[in-house]
Amino acid sequence: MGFFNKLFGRKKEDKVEEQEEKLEKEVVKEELESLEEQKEEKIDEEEKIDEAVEKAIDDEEKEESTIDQEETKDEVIYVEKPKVEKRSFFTSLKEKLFKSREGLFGTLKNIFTGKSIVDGEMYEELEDTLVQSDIGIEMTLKIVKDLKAEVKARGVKKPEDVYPVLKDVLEGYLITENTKLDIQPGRMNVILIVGVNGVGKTTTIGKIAAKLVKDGKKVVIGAADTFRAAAVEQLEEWVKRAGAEIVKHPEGADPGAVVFDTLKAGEDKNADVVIIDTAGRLHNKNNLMKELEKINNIIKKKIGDQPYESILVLDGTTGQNGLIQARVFNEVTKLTGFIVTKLDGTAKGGILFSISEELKKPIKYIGVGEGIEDLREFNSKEYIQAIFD
Ligand SMILES: Nc1nc2c(ncn2[C@@H]2O[C@H](COP(=O)(O)OP(=O)(O)O)[C@@H](O)[C@H]2O)c(=O)[nH]1
Ligand SMILES: [Mg+2]
Repeated sequence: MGFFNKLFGRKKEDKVEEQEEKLEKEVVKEELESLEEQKEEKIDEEEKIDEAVEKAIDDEEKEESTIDQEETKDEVIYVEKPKVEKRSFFTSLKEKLFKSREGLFGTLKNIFTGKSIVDGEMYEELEDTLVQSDIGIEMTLKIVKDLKAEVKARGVKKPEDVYPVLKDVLEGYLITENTKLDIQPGRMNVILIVGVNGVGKTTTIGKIAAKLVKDGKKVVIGAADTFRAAAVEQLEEWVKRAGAEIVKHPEGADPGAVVFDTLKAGEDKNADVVIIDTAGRLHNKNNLMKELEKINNIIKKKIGDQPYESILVLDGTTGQNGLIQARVFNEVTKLTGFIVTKLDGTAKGGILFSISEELKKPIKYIGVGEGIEDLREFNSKEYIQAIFD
């Protein structure tokens, strides 16, 4: 009896395997076809990216109005979910990121549930979802390719078991080295903060300063965004709240001069950390390059070979545009890492994976709200757990 059962079972297994092979062949054919299409789309996308680079840096006025819109959009969302938004200090990362969990990452889970086999259709659905969530075609193709390889390597057969593999694949893109700010005792540590207008530079500087002061550090902040008087006032407000000190010049002053004076003040006052706030409204790539080159030269002249942080702040709600900003800034200045803000107010968050995978630089902090304590050290494991579980 047992022998027949085994024989029968084996035959059945062989048949299933045969069917699976056939299915796989069909899937591969379909994929090749869809890859061809995607290649064409990618070329289109690259052209679009070029256009967007211009737009991202050029269009000041538009940028401003987008920020207004974003703020209103956020406000509306706050009204809908006041309970989670307003809980502050002890709110878990999971709660802070609930929109990411409910948005993109929640949708991902649905792709793998209620299906009986791992097939091309499932992967296609995943591709669609990723592209729609602003992950970009390039990154989407990479994720799906890496996922398929990993699924195969692990011998995963059930769709619901693919989800944890996807989690690992995504976690694999996040950089785990140097995720903390490089702040050493016995020297003046310098942190240069760059990024386009409205991403949250000034707010983030306030939050970082507060953390450092709380740790007993003396912090001096340079208001090198001299474009608007309001920008300096906003920074001043944060500096006061954080218990740090500010170096400022009048509106329209040379940002380089502010940087110079800030470093000098930092030295005179024996500061542990000097943070430089910069302007995001630079008219084009050339202008941006010149301005940052000048600032970098002033810093290097002051601290010599000592390394310093050069952090790009990105708005987590911007999707692909954030990746473009990362590319441009990385070209014009030597970045040491990223801070991604507004992850409380987005259903996306895919930008973290794209920038990490492409630029291979660590995310140092994430911004999860407008409050002084709403800045979290970035830990890839904790982040993945917060958005997936
Ligand atoms: N919800 C949310 N809003 C943020 C976060 N970080 C910054 N903001 C808001 O984004 C807007 C622009 O910030 P700001 O610091 O002025 O940007 P900057 O132009 O880059 O200096 C402000 O309204 C901030 O309160 C964050 O992590 N979450
Ligand atoms: Mg600012």
